[in-house]
Amino acid sequence: MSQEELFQSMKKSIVEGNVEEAGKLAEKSLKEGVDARDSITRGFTPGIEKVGELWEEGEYFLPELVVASDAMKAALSILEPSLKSGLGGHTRGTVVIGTVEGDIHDIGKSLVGAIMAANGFNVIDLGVDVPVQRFVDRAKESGAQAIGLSALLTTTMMNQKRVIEILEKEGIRKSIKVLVGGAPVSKEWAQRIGADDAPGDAFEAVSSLIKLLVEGVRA
Ligand code: B1M
Repeated sequence: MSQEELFQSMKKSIVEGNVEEAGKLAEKSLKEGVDARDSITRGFTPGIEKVGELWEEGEYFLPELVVASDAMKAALSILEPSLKSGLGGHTRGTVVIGTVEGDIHDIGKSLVGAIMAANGFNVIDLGVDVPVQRFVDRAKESGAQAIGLSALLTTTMMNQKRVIEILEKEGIRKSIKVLVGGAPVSKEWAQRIGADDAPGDAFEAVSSLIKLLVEGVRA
């Protein structure tokens, strides 16, 4: 099987919600030395994107979305350990991450958290449907330098703004960088609500954090 065929099979396994096949393909890719990033970005992610399209077209319903998510998670859990950058325990900073209140989508957020951790950041993952105040409280308690807010619904994006408002109200906005992300989130939205950046994917989120925290440059 060529690499392109492997990526196509990965996509198919997600579209079909085939948990076992997705896991097997993830393992196969590692055995064959395929870069885990490529498997994620060129194989599995196009699969879940296709699922989103089929849902929009009314071809898929919630059960299909759920099994596709399970297949995606199965593949990611196998690939994540091999994304490690090997910084030998050195930490580049602490980031509190989560999906905002009202929103239970966790695949993108977990991927972002895993890739940040793999790149040397200490990641505190608060999970999904996280109350806005909780982000701020955890960041203060842990001395985090950044907060990462994921939102997949247009209705929950507003909660990204609310977290920033609390940081401002508590007078700590300048000392904590804020990244916002999720399918409906754009750079324009980030600018409008005063976030530091809106990286398009998990890998861009890492380069953005490095710029903001390690190099001290506003993205
Ligand atoms: Co829902 N859902 N969903 N869903 N779901 C979307 C988001 C939707 C776009 C589908 C559609 O209509 N095409 C739509 C939102 C429409 C809108 O608001 N405009 C939608 C809807 C409507 C809903 C429900 C309301 C459906 C219902 O119940 N009627 C409901 C809401 C529940 C809730 O949250 N309160 C719902 C439920 C679900 C499931 C539970 C079934 C399931 C989630 C399972 C889970 O996460 N455990 C689900 C799924 C799977 C999707 C789609 C198909 C896929 C989302 C996903 O995992 N993508 C999605 C369609 C789509 O997005 N095209 C859809 C893969 C993931 C890797 O991408 O999360 O975008 P993503 O993350 C990317 C980037 O965005 C970025 O990096 C990642 C890539 O590396 N990123 C960040 C994400 N967070 C970041 C944070 C950062 C930086 C980058 O810094 C902090």
